[in-house]
Amino acid sequence: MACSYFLSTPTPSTPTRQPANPSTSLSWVASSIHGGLSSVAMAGSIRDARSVMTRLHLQGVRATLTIEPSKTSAKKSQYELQTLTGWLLKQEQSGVIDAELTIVLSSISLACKQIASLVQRAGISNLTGVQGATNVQGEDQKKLDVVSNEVFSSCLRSSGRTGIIASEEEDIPVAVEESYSGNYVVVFDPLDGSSNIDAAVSTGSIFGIYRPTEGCLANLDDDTSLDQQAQNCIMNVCQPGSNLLAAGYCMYSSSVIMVLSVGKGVHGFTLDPLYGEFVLTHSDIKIPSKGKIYSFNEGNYQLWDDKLKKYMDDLKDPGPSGKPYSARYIGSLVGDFHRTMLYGGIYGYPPDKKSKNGKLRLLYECAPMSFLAEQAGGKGSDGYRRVLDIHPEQVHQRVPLYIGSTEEVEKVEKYLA
Ligand code: FDP
Repeated sequence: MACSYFLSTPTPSTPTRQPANPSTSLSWVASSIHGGLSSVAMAGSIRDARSVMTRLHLQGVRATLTIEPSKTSAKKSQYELQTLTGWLLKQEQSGVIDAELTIVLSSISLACKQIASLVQRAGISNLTGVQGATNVQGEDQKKLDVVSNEVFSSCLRSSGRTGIIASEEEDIPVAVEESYSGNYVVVFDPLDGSSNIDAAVSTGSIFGIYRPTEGCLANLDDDTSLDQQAQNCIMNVCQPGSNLLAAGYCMYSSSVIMVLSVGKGVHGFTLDPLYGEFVLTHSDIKIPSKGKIYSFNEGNYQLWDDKLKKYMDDLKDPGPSGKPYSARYIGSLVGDFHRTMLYGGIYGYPPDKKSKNGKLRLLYECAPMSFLAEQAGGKGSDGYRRVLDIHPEQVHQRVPLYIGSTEEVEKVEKYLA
C-alpha cells in the first residue's frame, strides 16, 4: 500500500529514520529553509526523495532525509469511488476474470440499470399487471416479467460474448446468434418476486454464468438442425452450480443493489442515482455464522412434513433466553436473501404436500444464491445435500432450499435427517 511521508530539514527532536525498502512507493513533501524550496508535495519512491536531497545539497542547503508518516494524506478522499466498472477492470488486471467475462458482467449491470428504471416507473408507464400469457411453468406472466426478459436477453446478446441464455421466462435455452467470442452460458431470472411489483415491494434479477462449453455454439451456417442445437443447449445449460464462474443478483428496493461474486468473496454495489453508476458499498460480505431471523412462507405450515413442523415450532420456543426467533418474509427471494446475507439467519422454501420439490428453480434461483451464500461463508442446502452438487436434469427443475447462516442451515438439516 502506498504510504505518505515527509522529507524535511532536521530538528533536534526528529530522529532520522531509514526505510527498510528504498524503492517503496510513497508520496512525500520536500521543504527547505534556504534555497527557495519551501514545501513541495510529491509522489514517488524514496529514491526520488534522495535525488531531491542531492539537489538541495548541491544548492548549498544542509538538510537530512527525515521520513515520517503523513497525518493527512493517508485519509481516503471523500470523492474516491470504486465503481463496478473499475472493480471489474481490477479483477481482470489481477487475472481473476478474463476480458470476455468482464464484458458479460458489464452487460448484465446495464440490464439491471434498465430494469431498475422500468420497475421504478411501472405504475406511471402502465407496466403493472399481467401480460395475459403464462410461462412454461404455468405461471401468469406479468408485463414486467416479459419486458425485463427482453431487456436482459438483448443486453446479453449485444455483448457478443454470450453463447447460450436460459431464462425463467423462456421454455428452452436459446443459442445466441450474435455471439462472436466468449460463448458464456448465462442463466437468469430477469424479474424474481414479480408478484410484488404492483405493490411496489422489492423485486430482483438473479443470474449465474457458466464456462463456455463446446458442442453448444450457435452456428447457423452448419447443417445442425435446430432441434439438435436446442438439445445441445439444454445439455450445456444443465450444469451443477459447483461449475459456476460467477453469480449475482440485483435488488430493486429502496436502493438498487447489485451483489456479485466471481469466486473470490461477495461484493455489493449500490446504484448511485445521480451518476447512474454502481458504486462499491459492501466489500467482502460475510454471512454471520448464526442469526435469529427465519424467513419461510408459514402459510404452508399445514402442508409441511412433521419434521419441518417440529423445527418451526422450536424456533418459536422462547427457551431459557426468553427470546424466540423473529419472522421476516417479504415473499421475494432476492429481498429475503439479501437481508439474510447481511443480518444472518435462514431463508427456506421447503417442499410441501402440493409441491414436492418446493417452488424455487435450481438453475437460476437456488444455484446462484447458494454460490453467493458459500462465497460469503454461509450454506445452501436442499435439506440433505449441498445445492451446488445437484446436477440439473431439467432446465426449470425445482428444488427445496434452505440457505443462510451455516449454523442455521445445519440446524434444519439435523431436524430433517
Ligand atoms: P414470485 O412468484 O413473485 O416470482 O420464485 C418466485 C418467488 O416469487 C420468489 O421470489 C419468492 O421468494 C417466492 O416465489 C414466493 O412464493 P410464495 O408466494 O409461495 O411465498
